[in-house]
Amino acid sequence: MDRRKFINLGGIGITSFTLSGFIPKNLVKKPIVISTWDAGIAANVGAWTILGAGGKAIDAVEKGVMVTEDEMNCCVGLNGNPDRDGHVTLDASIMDHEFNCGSVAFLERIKHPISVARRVMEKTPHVMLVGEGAQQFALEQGFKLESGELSKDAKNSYNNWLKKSEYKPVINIERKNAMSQLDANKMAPHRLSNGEWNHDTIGMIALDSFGNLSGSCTTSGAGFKMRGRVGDSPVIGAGLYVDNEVGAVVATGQGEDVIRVAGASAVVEQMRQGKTPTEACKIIVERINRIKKEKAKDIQICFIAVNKNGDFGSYSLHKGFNYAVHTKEGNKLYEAKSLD
Ligand code: SD4
Repeated sequence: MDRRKFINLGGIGITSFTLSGFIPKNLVKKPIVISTWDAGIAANVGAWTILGAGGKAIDAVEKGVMVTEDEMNCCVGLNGNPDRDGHVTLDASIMDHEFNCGSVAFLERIKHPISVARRVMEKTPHVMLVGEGAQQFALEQGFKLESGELSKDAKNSYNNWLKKSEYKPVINIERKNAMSQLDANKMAPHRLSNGEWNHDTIGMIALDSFGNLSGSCTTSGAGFKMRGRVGDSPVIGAGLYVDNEVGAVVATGQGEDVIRVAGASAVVEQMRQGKTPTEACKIIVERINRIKKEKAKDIQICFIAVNKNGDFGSYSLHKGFNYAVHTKEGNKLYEAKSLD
């Protein structure tokens, strides 16, 4: 911004500037919430009940993904695909604008892992609780122990999977089907016609009207994973990262490869160096592509990012990743740019 423009803006009462990009605070595009996949449309509506009323990003990102965890027809929470032993195990994380964060992993029979993650953040001196300990903590906090029965659809998928019991976990198959299913089902395409899940994770990042960022991520993880497997979603810095001076990032896709590069944190660092959200996501997707070499064709990696100014962007390894953005102008689905 040149000096004359600065003075003009000063003349109309704009005096405070953010550190990154020198955007006048009242020109920052906020509030805004962004979430992964088409399921993000409904989740954003949940988040917007808080953001649109001037509420906090941390409350919005919890409430938003709870919508998806609740959905019978979705794969993120207890209705998701089980591990190889037939148990649904859940991972979730949440982070606010002051580096407070909490996560749970390998959590069973609790409906809202995102809320347990938030309790870990707020009620314990720790960042992460796993397995039995996480479940015990949830029960102490008043969460209800659910039955542990697989949903009818998940049982069918599991029985199909058992026929071959292939070692390779199914991360997601949105590359082939997401958009056609989306068109066909008008926004509720979580389970594909062959009975498989379309995807199993929702990540959400938000900037509230106070100018504060937060993020959340919740998942049933890779379908038919080894028992005890934990992905990137509950790993702060990998699946989710928020630095209130810079931006917020969440990942979806092959968790192991997101962890390898500390994905979300790496994207935030690129934004800190001045990259736009899309450029920053692209650089880390390219890094993973280089690391994986020819194996990159077998996995999907996707990042969404928002910076302090409310600019957002995304990038994925392969085509087919979409994400939902809710601003004052409405709630829209975008196709991410990709390497292919
Ligand atoms: C995981 N990142 O557990 C998750 C899976 C995912 O869409 O995002 N699927 O590795």
